[in-house]
Amino acid sequence: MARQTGAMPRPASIVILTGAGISAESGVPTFRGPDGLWEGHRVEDVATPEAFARDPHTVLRFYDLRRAALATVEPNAAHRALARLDAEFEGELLLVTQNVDDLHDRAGSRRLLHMHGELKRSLCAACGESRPFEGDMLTNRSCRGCGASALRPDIVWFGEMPYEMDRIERALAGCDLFVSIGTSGAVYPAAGFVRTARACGAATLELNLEPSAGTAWFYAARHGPASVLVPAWVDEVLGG
Ligand code: BV8
Repeated sequence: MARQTGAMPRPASIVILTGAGISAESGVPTFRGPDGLWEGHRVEDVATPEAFARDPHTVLRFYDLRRAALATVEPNAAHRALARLDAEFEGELLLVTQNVDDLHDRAGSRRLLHMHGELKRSLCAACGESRPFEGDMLTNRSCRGCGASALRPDIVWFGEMPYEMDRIERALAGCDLFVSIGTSGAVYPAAGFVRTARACGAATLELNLEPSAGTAWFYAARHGPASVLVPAWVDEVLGG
């Protein structure tokens, strides 16, 4: 497949998908590091409903530590560039993030959707309510809505349905540009979004440190750090 190399035509409707790679330069560990472990854990030991049922203490502590670590990191130039795009791009825009950190929110992105949930929200297994959450869930699992001691992290684990899939599918069907930033293309359904967009006639661009598992599905790909590639791409789109 011939790769597009030059600047792309000015889009009218953009869907952006981000993954852990966009937060890497802020100091947030990615999922698939060289040792394949994720902060010392196997993913299936901390990011599945079965793991939570089997060992809630380990899972709650894993998320408590990641939630606490948010206070030590800041949005980087890539998050800030996407927030500028959100503020200045007059077409349709949806930023779908797989990340559960709050760096896109803190950078100022508004047209934003956390498809895998958020570290700073809790979900009550009793009443089903999702609420903002701060602090440690290990020592505070009481739901402020129904009072039951039944809180879990509001995180989409493996085997659970990602949030707002209908809204995402509609946006993919209607966009003329799909951009994937900082994701390995290892997890579905997010990894399949490029194919959906492409089948609907959108141009597709990958901005990643290295070719992802799905790189062959992209018309264009630029490889390097997000803090360099994303501001340059946003300048292109806004500068026309
Ligand atoms: C579902 C929350 C059913 C947890 C996460 C076989 C085939 C297809 C699918 C499946 C299958 N077997 C099982 C499945 C389903 C499964 C899946 O895909 N498994 C994989 C492992 C095969 N998926 C699910 O279970 C999903 N749910 O399928 O439900 C369903 C679905 C639809 C309709 C009905 C029913 C739920 C998946 C969500 C799981 N939760 N996160 C938490 O965060 O604690 S997934 C987690 O990993 C992340 O959220 C993210 O989504 C995912 C992938 O991680 P990445 O973000 O890509 O990070 P990674 O480290 O992998 O890569 C980082 C990239 O950045 C690298 O490419 C690197 O080069 C690059 N990078 C690094 N530094 C930089 C950089 N790029 C730029 N600049 C840098 N500086």
